[in-house]
Amino acid sequence: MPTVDRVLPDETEAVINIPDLPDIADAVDNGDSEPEPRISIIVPALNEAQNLPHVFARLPQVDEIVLVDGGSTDDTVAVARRLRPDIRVVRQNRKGKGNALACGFAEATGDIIVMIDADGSTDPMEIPRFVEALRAGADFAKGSRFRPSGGSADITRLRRAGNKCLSVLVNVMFGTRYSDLCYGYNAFWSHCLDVFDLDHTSPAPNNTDGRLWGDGFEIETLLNLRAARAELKITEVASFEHNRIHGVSNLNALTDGMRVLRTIAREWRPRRARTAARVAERAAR
Ligand SMILES: Nc1nc2c(ncn2[C@@H]2O[C@H](COP(=O)(O)OP(=O)(O)OP(=O)(O)O)[C@@H](O)[C@H]2O)c(=O)[nH]1
Ligand SMILES: [Mg+2]
Repeated sequence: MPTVDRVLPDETEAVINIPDLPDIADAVDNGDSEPEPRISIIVPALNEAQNLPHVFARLPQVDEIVLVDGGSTDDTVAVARRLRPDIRVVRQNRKGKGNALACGFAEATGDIIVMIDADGSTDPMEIPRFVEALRAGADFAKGSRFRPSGGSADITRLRRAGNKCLSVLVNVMFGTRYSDLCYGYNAFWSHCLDVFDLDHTSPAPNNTDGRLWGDGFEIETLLNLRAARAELKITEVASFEHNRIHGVSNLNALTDGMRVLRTIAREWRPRRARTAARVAERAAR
């Protein structure tokens, strides 16, 4: 097992001192009168010790960082604590990125919650854009690689095609105008947690892969669909996705794509039931 010192690159000290990182309050122009919202960053991480120094070096000043560890076998937690002594480390109770986010959201104390990846794909320097969208009136600021000035160095042709098809499907079924359904960079006001209604307490089922529904990479779709169903004000924010810096992806385009598809089907049912109830109510009048 490598020690913390060995896995940290040379820029570590600069990261710990954080001398001149942009302050979100400076980066976001919102007038003088509004109180500053407290910002929590949620970082799901599974064996990302080598990537965390790069990610944290680009974090603007925020009020709280919550790292959700998925049982990493490298020095992820030690590196995170070394880089940011103020970090809150949470251990997820089941498996999967979705469960990690649910556990992190439950611990967050900020008014605004931002979810970023720990592998260097999502650039923390973009956080002020998301905060700006929220402070301009959105409930949910949804990252998109396919808005003008967005992009990706990471997405494969298969994933791009799958994401496109799934986005079109959702737009037709849910009346949304999403340009990027399956992207993990989003931010929202904490009141949205009621709408998302994620389960962060149930124990892991022992007859499957240890995941409940929503615990995997389908989490982003789930959030997008529940936000749409609740008619939250949603703004897409252009974002550039970088290559993972070190390590390998945990995502499987086919099996995780199927989970996304099943998520769409499952989330469609309550919508149908609600519409039917409304029709019945009208008929009874
Ligand atoms: N805590 C926790 N974090 C996870 C888990 N699975 C993935 N993550 C983290 O979630 C983020 C995104 O996971 P990735 O494996 O990079 O998936 P991806 O970004 O869709 O795939 P690539 O684009 O190929 O990197 C990373 O920060 C991972 O460390 C998990 O089961 N638990
Ligand atoms: Mg990634």
